[in-house]
Amino acid sequence: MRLPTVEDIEKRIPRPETFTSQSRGTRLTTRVGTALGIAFLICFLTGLWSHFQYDPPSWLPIGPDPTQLYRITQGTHVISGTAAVPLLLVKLWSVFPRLFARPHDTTKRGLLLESLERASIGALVGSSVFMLASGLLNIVQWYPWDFSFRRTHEAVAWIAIGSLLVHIAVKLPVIRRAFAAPIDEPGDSDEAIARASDTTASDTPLEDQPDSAGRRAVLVGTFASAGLAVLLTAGQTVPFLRKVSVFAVRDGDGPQDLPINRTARSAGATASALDPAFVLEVVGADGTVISLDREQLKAMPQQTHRLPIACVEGWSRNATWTGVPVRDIIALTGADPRSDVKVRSMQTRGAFATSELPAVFVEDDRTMLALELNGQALSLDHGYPCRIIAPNRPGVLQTKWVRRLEVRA
Ligand SMILES: Nc1nc2c(c(=O)[nH]1)N[C@H]1C(S)=C(S)[C@@H](COP(=O)(O)O)O[C@H]1N2
Ligand SMILES: [Mo]
Repeated sequence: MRLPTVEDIEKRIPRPETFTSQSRGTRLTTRVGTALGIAFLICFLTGLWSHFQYDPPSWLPIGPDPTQLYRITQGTHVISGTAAVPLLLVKLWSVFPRLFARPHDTTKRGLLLESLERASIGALVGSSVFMLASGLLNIVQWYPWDFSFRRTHEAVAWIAIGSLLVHIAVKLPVIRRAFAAPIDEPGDSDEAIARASDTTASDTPLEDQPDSAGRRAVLVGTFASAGLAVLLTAGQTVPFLRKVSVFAVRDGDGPQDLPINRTARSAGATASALDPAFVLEVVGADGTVISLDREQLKAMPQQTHRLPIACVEGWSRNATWTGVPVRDIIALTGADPRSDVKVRSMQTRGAFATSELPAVFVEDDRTMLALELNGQALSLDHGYPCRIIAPNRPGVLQTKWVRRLEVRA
């Protein structure tokens, strides 16, 4: 028996022509790819915005208005990411035979260029898959990794958007040609399209090539799947879709008509939150400490506002909150309403036990220490005895089970 030679093995590796589906081709790839590119761009911009809302840079003062802004940008982020999943799968399916293309130009320079192009596509595919997979896991609140979701999701986003721009620039001529031809006309390889524009070519006429009616069906099916994915999940942030979105991770239900992100139990806050001896500590800029129990907080002038919880994970919901403006509470220590305030909770386990309230939020009287939700005392899991609610803030900063407010000197 003779050992297989390199040539034998090479013969066994498929070639692009081995995959004969006529639905594949640049016209399908280009149309799906354009939709995917738009979805990625929306994801990128709204994602960048989310990082700004977490940590406003000094040149971009993000304040309490418009109150629903983060709800809209983050809802859009998760909706466009969801739509991108079927688009990416079909896009990869439509081009994967090219993985098996042998280099055209086997000179050193040709091989180098080819390797560079493949490496850039590798970066694009790898980063795209990572972005959608990590985003999806985040939506279902599963963090099966050790790295910081936020930093990594952002860093890889730059790789994705950078390699996407390079990819579009490289493919622009192909994209132009593919859009010029109707989706369901026969013939679609790059060569076929080139031939169609070259009237002297004497190859097989386009009409004689295998039927390609399936291509439109694939395109329609792809867009329909993307639309369906959106419909089935968008109700977690779009109120009138709530009943339609059976796949929504947070269906909008929960005690007091509001979903719960982390329970008191999982935060290790139950005992302190239910302690009848609870007092809120307020530390002034000069170190003055004031203690207020829940009755004293209730005796202060109350405000009621309709404001959303807008979670980074893509669910959001408006609710009616009643409580005391934070600026009135810190005023008891003599602090200026234009102060930054550090919020500490009773949480003993996990992230988000504390948050920072910048002065632009503190001075707004809708920024409150809420005591009631939808007309009832806060339930334990919504932050009893008191929690922060401020307009236009990411949900993670709406700290529950507050025990201490510290005015920044
Ligand atoms: N102390 C504390 N507060 C917290 C959290 C937390 O983990 N710990 N989760 C936040 C997140 S991520 C969200 S979206 C909101 C959700 O509020 P809800 O559970 O009352 O709906 O609470 C925020 N407040
Ligand atoms: Mo959240």
